[in-house]
Amino acid sequence: MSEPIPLPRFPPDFLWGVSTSAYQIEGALQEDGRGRSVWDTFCDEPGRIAGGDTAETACDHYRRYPEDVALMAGLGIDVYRFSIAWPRIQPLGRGAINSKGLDFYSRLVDTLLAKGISPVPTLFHWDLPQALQDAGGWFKRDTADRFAEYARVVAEHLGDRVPRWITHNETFEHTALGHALGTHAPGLQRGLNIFAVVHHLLLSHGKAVQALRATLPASAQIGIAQSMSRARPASGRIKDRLAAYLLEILHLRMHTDPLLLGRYPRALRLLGIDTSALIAGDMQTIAQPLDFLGINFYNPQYVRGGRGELPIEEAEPPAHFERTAMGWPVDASGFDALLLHVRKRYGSKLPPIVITENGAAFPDTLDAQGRVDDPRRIAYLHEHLQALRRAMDAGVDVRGYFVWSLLDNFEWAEGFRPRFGLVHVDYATQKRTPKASFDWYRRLIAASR
Ligand code: IFM
Repeated sequence: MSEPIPLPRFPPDFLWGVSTSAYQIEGALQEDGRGRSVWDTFCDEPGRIAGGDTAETACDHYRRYPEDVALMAGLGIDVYRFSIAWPRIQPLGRGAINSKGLDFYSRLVDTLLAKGISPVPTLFHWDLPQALQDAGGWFKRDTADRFAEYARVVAEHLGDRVPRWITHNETFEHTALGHALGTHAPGLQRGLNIFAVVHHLLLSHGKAVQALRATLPASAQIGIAQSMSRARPASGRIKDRLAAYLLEILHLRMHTDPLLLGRYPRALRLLGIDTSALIAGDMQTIAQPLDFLGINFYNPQYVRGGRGELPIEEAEPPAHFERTAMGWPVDASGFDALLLHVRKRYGSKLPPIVITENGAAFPDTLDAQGRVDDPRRIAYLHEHLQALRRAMDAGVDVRGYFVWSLLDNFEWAEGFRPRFGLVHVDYATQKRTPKASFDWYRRLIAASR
């Protein structure tokens, strides 16, 4: 038998964690005064979610969080990234505060701290209060002010115990899937007419950073989690290369240049995008100094030239790549390439990086002994950590890594079919079974100390 490839080694102060989000695991949608979110509305619409699944119960984490925190403690993680459901805190997205919602997150934070795990809340992971959507949602500038108000409320209640904060999760996916293509809530299909959404999300980030800094102790670390991936053209043909370039503009540059460089890419104008939502002073608000940049990475994206308003189409990855249950190619070379690209593009403006999501879905099942052997996930994580190590050896400053995800969970429009967890969840019984990858990650963390 050949020797297993050694696990990559990381600095002793490197932060190890797992990520989740509220809507994907909590359930208890009607509990303790929670208001409705755009995802509740979306899930109610027939045909939106594969298999007609809903997140009504999901992983029942709202009730079972002590068990889930105990699992995290067994894993030996330093940090836990979760999201706070805005509709639990302000059921209508403005004004009245629901103390029972705050109490839940306060209990969660205390339970984590008691186990030596540092909480890293994300303030927005796509579950906008429906009342704000009814008032225009992220198309409206007012939503950015409402977000800053909500950030302040949460900081006032948890700020004494929470050292690291994340404003948004993946402004690109929320815009592209939720507002341009309509495959996620709120289900809008506005094509390229989404500048106002991007701009108000980024503006709300800047305003929330200001509100957090005004409320939290000076030691608080604040960042944002952006999805990133370099687009690869399906072929060397000009139209495919143009598609890859356009995606780079509309994804990485449009969503991260404003944060770090204080400007939108000039190419937006060439694409005829209406940027009139941008008013004087906004870029300064958006480009607040950050303590870290969160990067969510899964796979390189393959694109080819297309027809229509935006000549970009998703292309099949080369056949030799293994695919995950999401159909995504497994190709870790895209990870270090991305990190090197980000460092080159943002140079001295780049704060330390934290990998806020990385992981893979596979069709995991329990065997006759009740175990879940998931060698493909282990191989995926192993290869990506090796790529991360290569990038760090080349000088990219990365301070931590979170696996997506702790638990199998509600994968948005895909429902419960894709299983991303280190822990298998039987949705009928809510039984948690740590997979082989859980033990692999536990050993990796222990060996890094
Ligand atoms: O499940 C999602 C998460 O909500 C955001 N980032 C990507 C994950 C996998 O698709």
